Amino acid sequence: MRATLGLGGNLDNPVRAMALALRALDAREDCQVVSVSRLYRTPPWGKTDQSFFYNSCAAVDTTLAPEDLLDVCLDIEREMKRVRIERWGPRTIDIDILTYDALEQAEPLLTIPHPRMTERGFVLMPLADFAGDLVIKGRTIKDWLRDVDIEGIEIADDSRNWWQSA
Ligand code: A4P
Ligand code: MG
Repeated sequence: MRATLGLGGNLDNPVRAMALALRALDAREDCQVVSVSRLYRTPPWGKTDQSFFYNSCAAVDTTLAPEDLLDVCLDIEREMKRVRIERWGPRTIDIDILTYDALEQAEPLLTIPHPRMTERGFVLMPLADFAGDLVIKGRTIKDWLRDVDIEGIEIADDSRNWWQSA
């Protein structure tokens, strides 16, 4: 099964946190990272009185069921935060499951596709790097991207392997 993930953070060293998260996923027997977007620096969305975010997206081939993939992602988030708290103070990383094959489900614990992904430039722009033709709710990612505000979003790293060394 192929899942797509959205990663982001705005505390301390979110780039390294995202890189470590992707490497942790890729190191698992049951997950293989098959595509990673470029790295983006994005203005805060929603609650705007906070610092810029870094965002990226990835595609993962996995034998895990959706709920198990979410558990793995939440464990990685917790581990990042725990390591950070113990060693250098708070850190934040969020990993959202954007899609899982063609699955559509609206469970509170796991809603797929991610309910807000089609409104968010910081999700659609990185996702379009490798999945522009993926169809969500009847439209491609490229089409959704044309309708959202992408003002202030910048490419922070143009390479596709930033996550292997950060
Ligand atoms: N959950 C349900 N569906 C999913 C899914 N598809 N993927 C449940 C992941 N989790 C899902 O997650 C809380 C619970 O949601 C999970 O335990 C899971 O059971 P969360 O990520 O802590 O949710 P949240 O933060 O309360 O909600 P929300 O609105 O999803 O926050 P986001 O999406 O994480 O947004 N601006 C920029 N530029 N870049 C950002 O990355 N991120 C946020 C936070 C706000 N502004 C931002 C960014
Ligand atoms: Mg979230």
